[in-house]
Amino acid sequence: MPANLPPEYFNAEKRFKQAATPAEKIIAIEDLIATVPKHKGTDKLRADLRRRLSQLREEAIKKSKKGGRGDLYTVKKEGAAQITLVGFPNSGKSSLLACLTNATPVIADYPISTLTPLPGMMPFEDIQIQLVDLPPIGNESTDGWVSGILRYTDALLIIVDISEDPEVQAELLIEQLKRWNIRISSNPPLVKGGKGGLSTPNAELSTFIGVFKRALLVANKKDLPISEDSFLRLREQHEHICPCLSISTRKKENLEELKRALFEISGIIRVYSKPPGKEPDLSTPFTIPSGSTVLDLASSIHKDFVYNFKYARIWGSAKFDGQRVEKNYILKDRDIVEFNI
Ligand SMILES: Nc1nc2c(ncn2[C@@H]2O[C@H](COP(=O)(O)OP(=O)(O)OP(=O)(O)O)[C@@H](O)[C@H]2O)c(=O)[nH]1
Ligand SMILES: [Mg+2]
Repeated sequence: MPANLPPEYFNAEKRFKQAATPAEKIIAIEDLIATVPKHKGTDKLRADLRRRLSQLREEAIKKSKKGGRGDLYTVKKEGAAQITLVGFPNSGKSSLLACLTNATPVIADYPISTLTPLPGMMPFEDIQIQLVDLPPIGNESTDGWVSGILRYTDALLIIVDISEDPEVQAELLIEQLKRWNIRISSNPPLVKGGKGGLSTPNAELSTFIGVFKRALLVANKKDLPISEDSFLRLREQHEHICPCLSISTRKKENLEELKRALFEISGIIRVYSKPPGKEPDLSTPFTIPSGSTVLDLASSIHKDFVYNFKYARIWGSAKFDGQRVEKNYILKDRDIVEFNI
């Protein structure tokens, strides 16, 4: 039987031949597999490609063991914050990454179609937030390094399929995160010099060694026929630890709300600097952890600012424009700060 391969196959094959790093090769071969139609005529081709994929993955694992942390199972942070997608197979993680970023993940109706991490940049107003798509939770061969990525990311986007017991999915995901010592908190402790802290928010948890992460719980596929109150029940159960939103990647519903909600859980704020007597520079914001003070901002710009700092004036969150504030003043998103030294 002829294979009858579609044009996308040949495009993906070209990308595979051009791929330089093991990670690129793996991603390209995943793309290639997704383009092959499933019928008798392609059985051999699909089996060959799968074999090649598993060889590449083994080689990559060996290489990463030899040289410490390899480039395959870590994701270099880029942009203002990194938010990682967490969910069971087929919940729509890759579809969401494709909707919100320039990345081109494999999207498929068979489970575990994503096998390696794939980042993409999501523009939000004047900043970029990095989203990372991962294989699903509960997949034995990837859970080890997946949990490693989740520990170091800035925040989590937990995604459930609203048409399939969303409450159970959310509970199981949160339970699994707990087993990895990752707890969801709407207000994780601020750790200077790094986000997503290791310290504990109260005495009751003082024996807990792990990390606290902000999260957003997203119920996807709201375009499917579902009972009216399923999202309300989900939200009622979880809104005390994280905001909840229902979306459809297929119908592109609630995606603008989702982008704002992602910014809000990213744990960062944007501030703009203004030289005394001049107009503020609104083109490039400084992005700093929420809860940062004027002094934190000064030290992230230049150490001389800290030594010579006299006072700052604030436009935005202050009671009135240009209000003079001390160094321990807590900044808010979109504040304009004028340093006086
Ligand atoms: N009806 C509907 N289907 C969706 C929606 N989003 C994704 N899908 C479908 O759900 C299936 C799985 O989508 P993926 O984006 O590959 O899911 P995933 O979570 O990345 O899956 P894994 O990588 O296997 O974990 C595909 O057939 C998608 O077309 C949606 O909003 N509505
Ligand atoms: Mg996927």
